[in-house]
Amino acid sequence: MAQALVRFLSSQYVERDGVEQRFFAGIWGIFGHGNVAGIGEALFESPDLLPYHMARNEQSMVHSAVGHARHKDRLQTFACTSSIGPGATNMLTGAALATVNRLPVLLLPGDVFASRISDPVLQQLEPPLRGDVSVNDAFQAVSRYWDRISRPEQLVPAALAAMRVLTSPADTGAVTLALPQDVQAESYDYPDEFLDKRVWHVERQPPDPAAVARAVTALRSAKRPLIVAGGGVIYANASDALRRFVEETGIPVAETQAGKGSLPYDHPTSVGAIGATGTSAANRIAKDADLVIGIGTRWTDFTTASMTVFQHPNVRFVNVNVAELDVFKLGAVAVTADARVTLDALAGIGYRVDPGYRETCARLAKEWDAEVTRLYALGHSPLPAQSEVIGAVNEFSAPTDVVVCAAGSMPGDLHKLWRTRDRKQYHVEYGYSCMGYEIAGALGVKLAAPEREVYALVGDGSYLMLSEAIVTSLQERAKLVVVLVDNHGFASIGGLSRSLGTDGFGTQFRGSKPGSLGLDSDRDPAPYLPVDLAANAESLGAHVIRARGIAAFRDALGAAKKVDRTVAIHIEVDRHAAVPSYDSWWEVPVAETSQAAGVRGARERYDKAKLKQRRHL
Ligand SMILES: Cc1ncc(C[n+]2csc(CCOP(=O)(O)OP(=O)(O)O)c2C)c(N)n1
Ligand SMILES: [Mg+2]
Repeated sequence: MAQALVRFLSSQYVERDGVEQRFFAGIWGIFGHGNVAGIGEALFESPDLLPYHMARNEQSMVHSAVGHARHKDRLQTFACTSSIGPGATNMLTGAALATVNRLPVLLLPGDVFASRISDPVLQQLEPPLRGDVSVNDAFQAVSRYWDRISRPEQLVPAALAAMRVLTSPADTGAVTLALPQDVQAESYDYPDEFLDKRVWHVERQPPDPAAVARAVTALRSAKRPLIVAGGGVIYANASDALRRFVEETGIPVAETQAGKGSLPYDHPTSVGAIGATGTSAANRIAKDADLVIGIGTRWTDFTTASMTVFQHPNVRFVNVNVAELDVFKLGAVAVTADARVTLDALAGIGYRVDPGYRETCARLAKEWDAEVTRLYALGHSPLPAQSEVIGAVNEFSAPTDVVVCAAGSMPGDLHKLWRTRDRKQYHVEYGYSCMGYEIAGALGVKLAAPEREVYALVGDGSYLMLSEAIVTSLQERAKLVVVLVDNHGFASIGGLSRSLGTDGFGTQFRGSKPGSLGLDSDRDPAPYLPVDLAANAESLGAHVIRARGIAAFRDALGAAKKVDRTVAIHIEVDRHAAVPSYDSWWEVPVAETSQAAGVRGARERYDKAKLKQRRHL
């Protein structure tokens, strides 16, 4: 069965816009019992069918597959094979990340014996009251399609269903086929047609003309329209169509995390990031917008600033989205369709915003750009601010280079400050915001685009969670530039905690004495722990540069460019020199009763902020 599966996967192709390519670039894996003799044997026997890539952590390998898929606009990904038990459940976080972000990945966890004769096999979970459950059932909650192949012939419908979901722009995400280890090794006479080359055509769903007419009617009565560009604009490769539409109409464009790069940052209609991590320009325009056109966005709380960013009393929404799950959100006029085709269908409608509105948007964008320039060159001392590190990477990198990040204080800062010049330059995973994605995800990007320099911006907390992909990057000869931004702890959560009256409790890597509270304040005088993350990266095989200060950091970027294997640049920053938020809020509930005066104050601010929340029904 495993031999047929490998052959099937190697024969799957996708086509969009006349371009055909293999859907699986290869297969990531870590062997153990549950895949070493089944899929492992099939890959060993036919190594050319599906290139095998050895990982060191199953969560990481899923991140790499997903990073690759995102860079390829979801038209190519990897399969991931694991052993049973912990090897399998290590993939759960990656599966959730893929599904939340709507990115395709095929997971093939090994499973316990279908025959059950030697139960319980090593690593088998035995629920006392059910016989048909294994740890792989946990994938059901985080997969878009899930199946278990208990008989070899079941592979035929399951593999076809898996491909249908993986290649569907509306339904894609993690797909899990759990593979009992005995069934993998069984023989079966599969029909030839099952193993033949198969092309999955990724269609561009056109909009219903009546839906377009409803959207145009809504737009015609709008005085202050705003477009919110989400990941769907990038995946549909709709940037040119968007640019044409806004050049014709003058409608300003704000971007979500996944949609950042939809337009170059200096396009005359671009107002930058929106929402909780938005720019002053986008958030002020959003506040008074009377019509908001969401294109390819799933409207997370970060995008809506927890439902406070749109304050016009009669604000209405139009959503353009391939996914029905998203298209009806916020009571919108729904256009269920591909972003590019819809934007083309909207061309030539003769709508233009007032010159006054256009000028206001341009002025706000200019003011914002001056703020970015200020934050790029703060000259903070003795330690630099993180915004200066971001500025240095932005100014040094080429437009086609890629910046990868996922969690901590950097995604928000990048959303606000990164000047994106290419639609595939900005790769911040903020659907799941998973610490540890950065280096592994960057590896996937590098395999998708070897010609691009890939910068993984990683906080010390994220680095400590998952950094072994440095070793895998050496094996893959995939050079990464890892920028390790060290602020001795979970600075983002520390800042959040301080703003909520809990003093940064449990967020600092301090404590020479047991029981240190890890407070992010002067009340905790314990020194930082004696940890040398640069030495750690060096021991994993990276070329390491220790940069002290921004000038040295800029030099390090230049030096890193000349090295042909993974480089880690270690830079310490001031954790308190944070980028502020601009006209925005993010809902984090505060205790209604507390003995701490700081918490009671935070609760008052919380109650006040909540008054601004809207329902948009
Ligand atoms: C796997 C995971 N666990 C916990 C969190 C919650 N969380 C978000 S940011 C953060 C701290 C990140 O620390 P670091 O990488 O050093 O970045 P910094 O906040 O210092 O910028 C935590 C714990 C998360 N996003 N992902
Ligand atoms: Mg940190």
